[in-house]
Amino acid sequence: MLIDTAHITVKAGNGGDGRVSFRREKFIPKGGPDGGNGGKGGNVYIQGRNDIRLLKKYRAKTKITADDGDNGQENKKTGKNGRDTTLLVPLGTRVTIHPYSIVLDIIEEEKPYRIASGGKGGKGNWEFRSATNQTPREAEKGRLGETVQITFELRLIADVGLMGLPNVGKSSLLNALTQAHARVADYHFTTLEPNLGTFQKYIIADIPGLIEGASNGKGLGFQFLKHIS
Ligand SMILES: Nc1nc2c(ncn2[C@@H]2O[C@H](COP(=O)(O)OP(=O)(O)OP(=O)(O)O)[C@@H](O)[C@H]2O)c(=O)[nH]1
Ligand SMILES: [Mg+2]
Repeated sequence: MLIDTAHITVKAGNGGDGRVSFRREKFIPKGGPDGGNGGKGGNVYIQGRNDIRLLKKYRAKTKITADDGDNGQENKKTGKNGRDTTLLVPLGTRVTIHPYSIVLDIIEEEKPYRIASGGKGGKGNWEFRSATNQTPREAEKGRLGETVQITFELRLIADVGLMGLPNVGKSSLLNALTQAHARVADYHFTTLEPNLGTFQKYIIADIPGLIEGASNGKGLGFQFLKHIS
């Protein structure tokens, strides 16, 4: 069994600030309030895809952020909402969301799960007008987007494991057979984390080079062995 994990911090977008402004037109010297509301921050979703290579890109990234909403504008115009971000993960990925300890198993492609909500936009001064205050100079700040820590964990049974001494061409072989695009270089321990690919319907795992004494921590030792159970 191969275990592939990634840890990232995910932050949804902040809401845009409400605007304070007043109508200014040639023949209307004292226009009323017209500051628009801030746009909503983008949400972050997780969605499954039938592609086991997808977890790889989250190892290098430690933080992913959705777009903030734009600030409100004059003329009662609401700021643009921040764009949502969708994280694609391989089917079979277990997602743990901290600090809530929510565990999701992503088993189908269709449904995106929202894991962090964007902040609400702040109200512009137009919204604060009232009979007793026709020139409100206040507006609301946008709310912060939610931040969560997530762990992705994919456990899969590979059909083939490429095991061997370092620098013998394991990753090259994987690349020749699959679309994995694993890093290849002429030195030992180029591969530090497993690379996965599919050849026809078989899952092939290319794993870091193994040297004698790995079980005692030699070479990549436990770092290598943690991926196997
Ligand atoms: N001559 C020759 N060189 C090869 C062959 N296959 C791979 N190489 C070269 O061998 C070097 C190591 O290849 P990798 O595929 O990175 O080897 P690896 O076993 O994945 O290495 P680690 O990840 O470091 O354990 C690279 O410079 C490759 O270009 C081959 O069939 N013949
Ligand atoms: Mg390699």
